[in-house]
Amino acid sequence: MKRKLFCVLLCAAMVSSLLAGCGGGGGSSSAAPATPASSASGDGGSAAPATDGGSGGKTYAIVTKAAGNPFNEKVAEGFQKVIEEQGGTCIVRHPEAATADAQVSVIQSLISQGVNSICIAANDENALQAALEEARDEGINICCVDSKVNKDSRQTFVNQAGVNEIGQCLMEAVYDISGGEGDWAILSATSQATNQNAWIEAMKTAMQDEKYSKLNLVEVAYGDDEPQKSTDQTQALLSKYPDLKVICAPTTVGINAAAKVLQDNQSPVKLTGLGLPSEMAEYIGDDDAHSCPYMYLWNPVDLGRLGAYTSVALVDGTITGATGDKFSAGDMGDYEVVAADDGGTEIILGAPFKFDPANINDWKDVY
Ligand code: RAM
Repeated sequence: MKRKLFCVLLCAAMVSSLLAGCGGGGGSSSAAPATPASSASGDGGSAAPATDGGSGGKTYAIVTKAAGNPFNEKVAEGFQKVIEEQGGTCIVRHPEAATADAQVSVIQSLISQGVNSICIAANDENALQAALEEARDEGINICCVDSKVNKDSRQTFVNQAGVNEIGQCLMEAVYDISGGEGDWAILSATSQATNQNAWIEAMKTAMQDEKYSKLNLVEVAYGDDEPQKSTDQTQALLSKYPDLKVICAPTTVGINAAAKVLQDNQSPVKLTGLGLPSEMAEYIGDDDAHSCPYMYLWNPVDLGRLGAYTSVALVDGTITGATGDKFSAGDMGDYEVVAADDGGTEIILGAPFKFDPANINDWKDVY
């Protein structure tokens, strides 16, 4: 630890002398400016070494799944806002690709910067373990947001909503929109995404109920949270399954791409899933002209904010991530760490929210 403290102080001195004369401190009281949410990506973000002091002197990193995804940007925006309100320094990293390898390099660079905490939306449940254990050995606090790593690689997980709750909502939507029978498909994100895989498993479990016995899940396709690949995968589903009735895309990137394909082609295939109101407003409607009757999501900015309050509580020692730990998330209220299905712990933001033709206009400018 002494060696680490020496390195951190040395780095801080080097960075502040390098930055002297660059002008503008980004509003941060730290020698190193906070990395703006919009400019950081991959390993290219600026160094912001941890310094001693109250929670205000600490450095908090958020690592999203990948760059170029508006959902991830909203989560990072909420995270950064809270960290800066608390007087901390925020580092935002959007890896170049939604892969574990890209996140491992980001984690390694954050370890060498000596951050106090990393809040990560994992691209893989197990493949980040070695890098995150190395971070823990250096005293860095680890929580997940949106998509978790296994229980041994994290202290806790800020989950948007209960996994079974999301699976049940989506399954019910497929049932309702299809009229209770026929072929349907899932268009997911990457095949390794922990959150989408958990929701898909929850849908499959829900599907075992006799009520859903006339529904036939023909394929789970992966658009990798890339707009073009998601578009191609939607087109492939349409040509492979002529009797397809519904596509469920539990990813904001996938649902947006699929909505466009279906609506532009005036396809009779209907869509539901998890989408950003700002991206989906033009596709939501009850009539033949719209591809998506309704969908679900939660507030991604609040998800990021809760990730930040959790990170601060871990760093200042209010919580360790154990079941029963309680902390205040400012104007969001009080939260409690609860047991998660995998034997680790989680903090649940709230319930999924339904966006339909009656309320979509109220939300499309919000997120
Ligand atoms: C995409 C990402 C993210 C997921 C949302 C619903 O933006 O895959 O992880 O939570 O969709």
